[in-house]
Amino acid sequence: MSRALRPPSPAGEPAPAGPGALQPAVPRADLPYVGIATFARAPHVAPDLLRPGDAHFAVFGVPFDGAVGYRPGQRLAPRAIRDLSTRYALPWGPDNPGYWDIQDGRWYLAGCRLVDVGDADPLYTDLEHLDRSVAAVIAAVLAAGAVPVVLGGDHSVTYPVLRALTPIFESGGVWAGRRLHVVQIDAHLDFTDTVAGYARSNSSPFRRAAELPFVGTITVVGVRGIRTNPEAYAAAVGRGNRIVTMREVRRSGIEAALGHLPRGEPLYVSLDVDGLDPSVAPGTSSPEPGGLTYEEVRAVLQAVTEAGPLAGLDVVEVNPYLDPGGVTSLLAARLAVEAMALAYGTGHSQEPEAR
Ligand SMILES: [Mn+2]
Repeated sequence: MSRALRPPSPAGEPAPAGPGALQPAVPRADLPYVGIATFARAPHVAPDLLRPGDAHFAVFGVPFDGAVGYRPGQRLAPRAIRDLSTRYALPWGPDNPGYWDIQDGRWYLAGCRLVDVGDADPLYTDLEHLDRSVAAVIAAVLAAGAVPVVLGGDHSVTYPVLRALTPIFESGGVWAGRRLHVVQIDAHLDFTDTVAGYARSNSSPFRRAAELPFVGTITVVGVRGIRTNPEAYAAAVGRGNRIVTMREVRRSGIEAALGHLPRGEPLYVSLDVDGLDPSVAPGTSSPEPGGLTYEEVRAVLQAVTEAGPLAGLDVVEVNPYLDPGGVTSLLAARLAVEAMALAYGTGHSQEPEAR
């Protein structure tokens, strides 16, 4: 006799016995290619359902590429990164054993709770709508005491994300009166005031961020693009931004270049994948030769998370259309996981609490 599936029994009733009954579930293996791809298989929680203590970190996507001046496609990055991120799945929750890193000989992320709160809601090129949407997600993440981890999008999304952190630096916020120090990994300065009068291109996010009253030092690592706008350079230097070119990285190394970072102050990392060398991160719109290695970017993440608490992280400018084999999306996923691991492991990270 063939076995037909029956509809589920009404709540409270025991499962029907006998021929045709649903079999007890077998333990799932959930290999990386199976199922619905949330970031690293974190539980998906709608932002308005997040509660204080639910998560140490909350991943969300900002699938927007309306500010790119060259080859678009970054709007598809959150999906591409989530897809590849299942390689780094963990049972996020109190019983999470974390992962054991053979190179460091230690465990990371044990007990860490991560949620995926889905995406902000871009509406074509409507920036007001985008900004409101990003602010709403960030507000929910901060109210739950979680650290936002953003998957761009082109680099312009960093500005609405940073601006949405304003409440925690205002009176009543956990970091009231403190300053947020930004570390940008990037081939380009992204400090152009306007492009033909337009202030929100992906060349301008840090010029806009510098206008936020709580933003302190801005450090950019990996700069090497030729055709840097001299006015942008002068404005960045004039503001006291620390510009670490690739030649300086090669000469002095990452640790020396980041020795100036303040200790114990909140830090934000904005990781533009074009800061990496195109040989390891080809899937991006404006690659530049001579970039950072994976190990150097990890060293930046280590230096930052040792210096102070991580206030937020974004990984931007992945372009899946230009990404053979998904290597850039996979690297973006891995670096986001490792950034969380390093931040969680430093002791700066505490139990989530309402902000
Ligand atoms: Mn950039």
